[in-house]
Amino acid sequence: MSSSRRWALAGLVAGLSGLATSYAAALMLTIRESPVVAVAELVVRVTPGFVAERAIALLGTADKPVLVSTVILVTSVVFVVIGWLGSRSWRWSLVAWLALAAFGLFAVLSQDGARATDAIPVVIGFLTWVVCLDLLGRRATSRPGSDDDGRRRFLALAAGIGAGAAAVALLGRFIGVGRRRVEESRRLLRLPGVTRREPAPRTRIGLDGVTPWRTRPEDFYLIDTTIAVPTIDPGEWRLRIHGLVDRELTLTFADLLDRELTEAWVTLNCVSNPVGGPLIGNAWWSGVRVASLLEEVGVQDGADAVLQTSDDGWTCGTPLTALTDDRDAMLAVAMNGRPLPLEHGFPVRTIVPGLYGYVSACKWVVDLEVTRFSDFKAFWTERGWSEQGPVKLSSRIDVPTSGAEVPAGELRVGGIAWAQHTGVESVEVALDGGAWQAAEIANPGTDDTWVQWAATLSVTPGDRILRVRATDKDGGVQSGAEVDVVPNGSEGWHAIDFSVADA
Ligand SMILES: Nc1nc2c(c(=O)[nH]1)N[C@H]1C(S)=C(S)[C@@H](COP(=O)(O)O)O[C@H]1N2
Ligand SMILES: [Mo]
Repeated sequence: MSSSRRWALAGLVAGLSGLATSYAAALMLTIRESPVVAVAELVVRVTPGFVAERAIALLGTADKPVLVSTVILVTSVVFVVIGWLGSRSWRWSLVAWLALAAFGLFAVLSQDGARATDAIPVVIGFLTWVVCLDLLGRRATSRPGSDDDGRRRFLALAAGIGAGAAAVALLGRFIGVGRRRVEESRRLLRLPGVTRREPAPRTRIGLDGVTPWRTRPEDFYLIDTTIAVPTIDPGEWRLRIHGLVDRELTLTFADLLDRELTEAWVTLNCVSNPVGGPLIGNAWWSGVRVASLLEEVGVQDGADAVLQTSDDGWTCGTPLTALTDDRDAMLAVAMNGRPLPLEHGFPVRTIVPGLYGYVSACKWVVDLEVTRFSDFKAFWTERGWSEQGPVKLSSRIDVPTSGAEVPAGELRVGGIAWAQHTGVESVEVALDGGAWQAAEIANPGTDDTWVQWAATLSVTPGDRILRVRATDKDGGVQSGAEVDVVPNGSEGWHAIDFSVADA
């Protein structure tokens, strides 16, 4: 087998392996379609209408499978060519792989409603190409004398890589099918008593550019350690409550829904959010109070914590007091009046007003153990984060944006401030390190959410810095001393640089 033939085969094996891993990644990570399908759809989009109609008339409902197969066939030819190119110039072949990946990326990102994360499968596919080509390429160049042996080893490696890639694709398919099945149960799920609530007009400060008080579902931040989102059918979900309790309890999803429902607006935020950062969101949550469940099982003396465990093995430790006092700590089944999105913990996750997510907001929760902080270390505590994670008083400027250029004169500025479960009393802004001046704040009607604020300033031409600080209802004033997110949340004033143009 000649060296250039081996390179061509290496190109084909590497190329198809990349398609397989990107397909698996697409199925596992997102519900959007894989790069191959995205390319197929791009072809459809750029095909003139009459050609597409002809094709559909000719092929009927088989048009999509035929198109996808054609795309795979054509790319396979391209893989062979680029592989062969590798025997001449490794550098030019790399450029060709890059160009192909860029094309895939374009196809994926030009889809309607594409997200930045849709690029991940393409990147994984590209990395697979490079790694496989490197492995195969080393053995593709035949040395005189040892050719028979070399050929056997090359073919074995190519077959091994091909089989491995096929296995990855099958695994992705397996997980993807599970996901589709659970998405289906989610769509069909009815949650009696769960309501949808629109934000009251008083929650709005009325300044364009300020973060919407209710976070749009697609804008709600996502933080977790899972590779593939757990897919739990509500019919199979169980929650075990045990540990220092009088009567251990195991609940089914129906058992949970049989209990009294609580609903509340709660703002959730991440301890890793830097000053001015985006890892915060507000939603209308519906669920069952943890306090009532803990009362049912009877908490024993000496307990001070609940160790929560997710279906994916992630754990967090929540202070017992936050789960038993009068706040709306709940096992949530709905977000904004709909069953939880899979990524946000379907079918059940915990929400505790006033605590950072890493110590409270367990997604895909399946186990609550009443225990003592001295007896365990939760996932993030083991990695250097604090055992306790109460939310810190904080505020953010949304308007103007950093680097904005505004006209001189009256300027409306605004943003959000939060101190969940304590409440925000007031917000102040300061221009260029000058005196603090009071901002107006909207009225969310609860202390468990953020508040919108706005102020009117008079600005003169030049470069300006705007700072914000909040005061909570306990009289605590936000400190300007900068503190890193590790180990229990950032501190400091958010500042925005902007410039004022001559009138
Ligand atoms: N199972 C599980 N639950 C989890 C996490 C996780 O990694 N795994 N991360 C926590 C963290 S750090 C935060 S900030 C919130 C984020 O919730 P969201 O992704 O719904 O916004 O979930 C919490 N619950
Ligand atoms: Mo977090």
